[in-house]
Amino acid sequence: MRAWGSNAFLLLFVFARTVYGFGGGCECKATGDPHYHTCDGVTLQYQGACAYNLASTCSHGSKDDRFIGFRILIKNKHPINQEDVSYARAVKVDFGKRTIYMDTAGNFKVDGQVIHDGDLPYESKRIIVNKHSEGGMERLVFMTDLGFKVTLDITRNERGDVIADIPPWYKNAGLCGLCGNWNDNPHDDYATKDGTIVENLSQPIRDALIADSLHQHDPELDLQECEETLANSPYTANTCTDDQLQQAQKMCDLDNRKPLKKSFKSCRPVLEEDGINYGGYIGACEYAYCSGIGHGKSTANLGACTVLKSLSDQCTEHGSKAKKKWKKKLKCFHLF
Ligand SMILES: [Ca+2]
Repeated sequence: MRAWGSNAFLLLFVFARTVYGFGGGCECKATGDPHYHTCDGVTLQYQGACAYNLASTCSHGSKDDRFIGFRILIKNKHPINQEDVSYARAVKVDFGKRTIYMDTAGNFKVDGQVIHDGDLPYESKRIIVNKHSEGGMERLVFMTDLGFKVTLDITRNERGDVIADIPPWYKNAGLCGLCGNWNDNPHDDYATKDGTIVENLSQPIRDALIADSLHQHDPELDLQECEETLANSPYTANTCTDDQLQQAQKMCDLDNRKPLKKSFKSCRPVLEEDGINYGGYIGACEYAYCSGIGHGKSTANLGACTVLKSLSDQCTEHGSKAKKKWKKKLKCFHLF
């Protein structure tokens, strides 16, 4: 359906830009392999190959019709034989009641309906999708008349770059996702989904914990394999002394420490059957502990606890429930 002609849309776009002023918006990016650039200027690096919440309103609904609830999901995949990197392959945007899907093969869907190249630019009820090819660049673009825009750059074939332009009135309005909360404070962008600040952990485990918590199962994007890296990365840097390493090993001993062994007893076989590297969480937990120890024992504990919380979330996602006893026994108080 074409509700408007292109010119009418562009005129409205220019009108809205004039009235509301789109200056001061956020340009959030997922580029490269991938690096995430938040609205408050933080860069996160994570190579998981699942669907993630790039940016969304934390809650939906508002009396202000400019403040439309949205969610941008990004689907990453590893290139063939390159498990250590991943690239954006598809983007799905829920904007109000509309759903827009685009991928690096150049496909568009709006509200589930395939949009053929011959129908571009496609305009309908205040949204437009289009392809732009110029100067050797090829981009798929979704935009609304109020300045919200999501671009998937497919110039490098299966190595997509995503840019989300978010209008200024979403600032301080409660944003969630890898783009951060956009409140001019870069420090709280280093937060997991439940709000745990992991800024003081070292980069690989810090960014893995943040992104891992923002994994978003989506039937359209996650149909194929979903490969997490939190439990699969080779965490080699070790900032623990021998004594501290012993503390880390005790804290993270999923195989033998009673509160852990008991709490995850029923979940473990479920995860292993689903191909999750359960044992990998031990290494990730020890690494997280050691990467925080330079800031004191409470930061070290926070790192280990957050990895175990991620494991517990995996249990829930795979249809099993870990018992909660371990949180109290291991003094993971920040998780309550
Ligand atoms: Ca922030």
